Amino acid sequence: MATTGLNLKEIERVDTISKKEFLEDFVKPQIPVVIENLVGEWPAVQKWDFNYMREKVGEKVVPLYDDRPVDYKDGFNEPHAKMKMSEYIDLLQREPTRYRIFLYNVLKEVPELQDDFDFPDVGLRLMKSLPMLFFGGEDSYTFMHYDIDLANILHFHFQGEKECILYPFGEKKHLYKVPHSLITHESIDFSNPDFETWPALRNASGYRTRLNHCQTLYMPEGYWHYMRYITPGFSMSMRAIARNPKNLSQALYNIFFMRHYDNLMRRIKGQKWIDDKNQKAITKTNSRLDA
Ligand SMILES: O=C(O)CCC(=O)C(=O)O
Ligand SMILES: [Fe+2]
Repeated sequence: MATTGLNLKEIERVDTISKKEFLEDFVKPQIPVVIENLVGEWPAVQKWDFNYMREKVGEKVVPLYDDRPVDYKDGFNEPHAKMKMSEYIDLLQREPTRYRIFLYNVLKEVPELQDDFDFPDVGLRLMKSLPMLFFGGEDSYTFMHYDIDLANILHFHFQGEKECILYPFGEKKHLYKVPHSLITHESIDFSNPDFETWPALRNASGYRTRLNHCQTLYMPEGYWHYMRYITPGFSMSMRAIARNPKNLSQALYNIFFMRHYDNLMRRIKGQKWIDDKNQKAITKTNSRLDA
């Protein structure tokens, strides 16, 4: 993978982990880790693949996202298309597609899938109603972003292989973060960054790994993440509320103020609001470079 030039450490890997080790070594210091066998004997290990999902979820109509830049006419996180799940899985298996499913609430839609997994007891208070599913076609990717609630996340991957690039929240000063949003500048290609255009990226320190079937990534609070599907696949995220008071207040600000303010400004100022924010991302980050 051409992530050359970015300052990325390989994420540590363990086979399994005790609650105590997980809390002491990773949650407390807020360091990511891949747990290769956290899923243990879950029925999902044998069952979860595209054919099974087509059988269980095929009739549902699902919201799809591609990688088009944010447009002022769209609401915050508004889907770009809709399709029956069976048709979407056919598409994933047939050809590369940019269409992704992002934040699909599985349990609400298909409660029986709950029989296929557990909530692992690793010392995180996981929110039981909120495991979310993500699907992507070959070479599709999610913009570098952090999650609105700055949660602690367990990210389980299925079927395929996925490249993950992570940065601690505080690295945002080097990442061309777009104001009033959860993303970095959309023109950055984190798989092959152009340092002429984005010189500050050289100063950012992050992590990388590749996830395969049933491996679990722990993402600490507010971590930036960029994920590229090397082969078609899908993932499930479980989340636990941020413990650090600073992160928690950022989460409340994002949820109750930032996204509504951003929506309002899109309606009032239109595309100029988006263009100005993107320009600010560049000038602000580069001004630190010269300082
Ligand atoms: O893998 C994806 O498509 C995105 C995953 C993600 O953003 C998350 O788990 O928060
Ligand atoms: Fe995310």
